[in-house]
Amino acid sequence: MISRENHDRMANAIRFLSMDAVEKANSGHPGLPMGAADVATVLFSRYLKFDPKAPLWADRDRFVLSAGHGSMLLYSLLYLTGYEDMTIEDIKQFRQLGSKTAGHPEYGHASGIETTTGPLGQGIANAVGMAIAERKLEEEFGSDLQNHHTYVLCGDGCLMEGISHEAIALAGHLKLNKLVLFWDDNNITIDGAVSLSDSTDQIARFQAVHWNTIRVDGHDPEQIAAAIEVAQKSDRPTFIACKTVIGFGAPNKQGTHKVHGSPLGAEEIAAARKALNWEAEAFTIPADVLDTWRTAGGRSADARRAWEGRLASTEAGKKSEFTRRFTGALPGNLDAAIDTYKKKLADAPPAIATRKASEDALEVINGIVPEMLGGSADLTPSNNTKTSQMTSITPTDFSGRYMHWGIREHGMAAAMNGITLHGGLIPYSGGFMIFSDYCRPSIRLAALMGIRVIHVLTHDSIGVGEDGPTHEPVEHMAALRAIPNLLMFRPADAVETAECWQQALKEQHRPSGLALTRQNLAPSRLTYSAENLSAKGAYELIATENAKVSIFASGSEVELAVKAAAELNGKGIATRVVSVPCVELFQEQPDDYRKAVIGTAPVKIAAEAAVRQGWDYFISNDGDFVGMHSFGASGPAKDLFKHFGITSDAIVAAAERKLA
Ligand SMILES: Cc1ncc(C[n+]2csc(CCOP(=O)(O)OP(=O)(O)O)c2C)c(N)n1
Repeated sequence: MISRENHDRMANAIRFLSMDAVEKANSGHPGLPMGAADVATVLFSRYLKFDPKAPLWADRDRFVLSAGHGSMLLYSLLYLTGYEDMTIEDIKQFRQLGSKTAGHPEYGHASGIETTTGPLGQGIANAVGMAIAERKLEEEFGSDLQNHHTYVLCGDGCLMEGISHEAIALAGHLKLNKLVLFWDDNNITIDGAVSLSDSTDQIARFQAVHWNTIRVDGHDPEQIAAAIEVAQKSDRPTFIACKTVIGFGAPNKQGTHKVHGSPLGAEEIAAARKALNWEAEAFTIPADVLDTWRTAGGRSADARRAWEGRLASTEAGKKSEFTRRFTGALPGNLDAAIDTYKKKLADAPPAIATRKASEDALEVINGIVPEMLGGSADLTPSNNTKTSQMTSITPTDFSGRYMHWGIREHGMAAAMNGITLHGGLIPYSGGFMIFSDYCRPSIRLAALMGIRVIHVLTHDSIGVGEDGPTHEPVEHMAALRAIPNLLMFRPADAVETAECWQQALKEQHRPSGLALTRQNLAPSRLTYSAENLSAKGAYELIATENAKVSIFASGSEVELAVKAAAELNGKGIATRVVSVPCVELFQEQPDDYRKAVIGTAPVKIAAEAAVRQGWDYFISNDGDFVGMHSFGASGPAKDLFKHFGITSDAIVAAAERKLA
């Protein structure tokens, strides 16, 4: 039992580390760590199941600091509880180049940072994904191996962001009862009082989406503890509104927006020292306080050892499967199955849409990779994401592998990040490519964190047809290609689609998107190749000696390139075709391969039913581009391709014009 006096000193340790680090860096956010210190102290010293000596323990409770600007709260907790890779030196290096203690918590910088937060609201949705993963794995492996809570701390900003609503509505619907959200209810944002821009009754809001709600004084440890105990027994997710004072302890600035995001200044810190009766120097934690914290950090070591014992005595097959899942390694027989499937495709190349080809590839993959967790943002019949192995997850039955995310692209993408971060599952989504804009912030974070999530983005061009320009991606390939560490695949037929899926799965440390057509395509890969050619990003599909013309194309335009090349070759104009399923992977190939694929033909043409941006890499600025220069239009797809001049005739004409 921690006495009130000890609790206060433990919380003050967080407050002073945060004040001191922000002061030294001369930038950062002291207000949240100081205000939320009591909530965090109760959680970390009495309830959170974690072990700093085994940060990756698969059954640890997850803690997400959704209000990432309060990063010093997390860094303080990691140091105080005894994570070996968070030292006082690291705290002193807050916000310095190359330090672990970046401005906002960054996944991978130090253990105990479960996700990258900063873009407000994302953390709440990540946590929903973690809670989904926990529930799913508990269903699959039993509560001996998976049975933990997911705790999140958010501020007013997180709750104002729209993504929070997508996430909490889904969590309430799914009855994710091991999810607990603390709200640092301090009435303050950057501009001033919350009342400047919001008057939501948050309790009523959470009740409306079927959460258990509790209100506490966020500076009263016993009220906080009692609320957590109620939450732990709840049959629904729990929202704990913690009334706090931002910057608690800074006598002249607390409770105002002045403490949100600026150093307090030496004078105010001195005043806080007096007010909180804290005599230790900057970055110094009194030995007794550090001891109490370290003891708290060791609290779950026995539970962790007991869990390891249960894992050790688990039946061998189940144990190795559980362990494999958490390393992220794929089942060993996947490559052979894809190879067999590619042979079958070469025997009878199908003329199908790549969204259908994706379903066919997934049918093979999902039969072999049990950790695949599919889903769609209410477009299942259009995205072709639900294969025969997939039954729907429901609030009362998590034995399925398919998530109906509802019309919530942003929440879906952020929750998928949480699922991957949790470990044990590989999430893939379904959505219309046009609405990748709605999940872009979360896709960007997946790329920044370097995690494997896979987005199935169907209806990838004016090939959408009648639904018109609101539904036709034009700039999206370029915009997604602009995100570092994201692989964007745009396969041309069933073989490439299978290869792209195979490669996306192999990429354990980056996310992928697959841009897929609505419309049927003629197959372009007619002969079997054991090698995954798509994994090279681009390759010569039709070779010709002494080519005068090189045509580069992706996805649905490869068919046009092949037709144009046949016509040009028929006219005696030597033409080759390069298929480009993934620009990013091509750019990673060795120089000589890239040179050979780009080739030396004097005329270079690129074809993609999208904007030109990025294609100059292949065709230079004097090459010709057959693609989109405006938004699309509504009409039958065939008419649209003609109307916008994306045809094999247009490619032929461009080549002849260049050669004339
Ligand atoms: C999506 C997003 N928009 C804007 C910001 C910039 N920002 C950081 S903190 C903040 C105010 C947040 O207020 P609150 O959550 O109440 O935090 P507190 O003032 O209590 O620290 C804003 C607008 C951000 N980090 N993310």
